[in-house]
Amino acid sequence: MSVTRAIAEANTNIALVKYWGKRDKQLNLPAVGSLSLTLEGLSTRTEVRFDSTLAADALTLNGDTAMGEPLRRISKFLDLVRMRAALSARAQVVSANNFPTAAGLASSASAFAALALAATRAAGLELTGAELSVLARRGSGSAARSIFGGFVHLHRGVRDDGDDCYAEEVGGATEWGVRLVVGVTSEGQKETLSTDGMQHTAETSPYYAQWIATSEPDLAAARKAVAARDLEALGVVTERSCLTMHASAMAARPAVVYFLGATIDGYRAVQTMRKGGLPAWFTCDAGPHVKVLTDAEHAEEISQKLAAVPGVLRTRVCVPGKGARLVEEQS
Ligand code: 2P0
Repeated sequence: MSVTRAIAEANTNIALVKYWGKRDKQLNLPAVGSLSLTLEGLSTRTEVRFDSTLAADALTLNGDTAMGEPLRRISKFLDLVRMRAALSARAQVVSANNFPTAAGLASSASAFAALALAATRAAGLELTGAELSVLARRGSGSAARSIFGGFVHLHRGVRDDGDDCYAEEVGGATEWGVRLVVGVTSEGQKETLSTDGMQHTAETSPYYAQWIATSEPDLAAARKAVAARDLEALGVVTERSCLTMHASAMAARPAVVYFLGATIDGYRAVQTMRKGGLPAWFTCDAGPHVKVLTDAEHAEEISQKLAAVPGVLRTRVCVPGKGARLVEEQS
């Protein structure tokens, strides 16, 4: 009998320049590059234990045994690791988020980043950051970004095999003191999963081609803003990338609409804050929650103002976070 195990942790991230649409479904290659901010303290901790006596992979998710689609997705991901390590043992995976799923932040990003690191180490592999990012991307596009901390650029890449589609840290988030304020607007699960929403947009939206066309120039503008530590320039591109992505989804047939009334009210509140001189820029993902890019100095004030918007249930100020890290390993 042989058992090897490892525990890893990864933070979630929020895209400032969004990823929406795939150029290859099989390899999970994004149609566009993206730029994100990794958030501290919103993390997934995952233990992977390869055990040659197990008959099948098993998954415990937030304390409960998981079957069906979540287990199938994890198992498929573990197959990639097994193939790479020439390993046949099945695995016990125990994974938990330290934030509630209803916190308004994605968990697949931190989940697959933590799984990529824990599973490869438990399998005896030592991958570089870029290699881990390529692997994590197979689980979830946004997970490729959570391998790294601070501002992260996930390159679209051009190769058919996807080996040039990895993320890299572009730096400066901590020194600069950017913040992200999250306003939760709903306790429920989102209606359309990102994977389905982006595929439907790609297949049916007459605005999808325009979304693709605007994305690389937006990325270049965001990279320039990050390098110059120009929050206003980054805020402007953050807001327009989000709204262009949602416009393409709303034009899908039938429409994919993630906004609630409170999302729009939050957007209006951000506009009003800006008119009042506050550095605040709106973004929103495949769900109804309002997210506001700002700086350390103004985050609390913005959080209070956002919390006062009808329909915003609670707010949280997030600081830039570190990349995925190994917590423990044993062979
Ligand atoms: C993003 N989102 O860039 C965009 C903006 C949601 C809206 O990445 O299909 O869950 O697993 O690769 O990573 C959500 O996409 O999608 C996402 P898959 P994923 O953050």
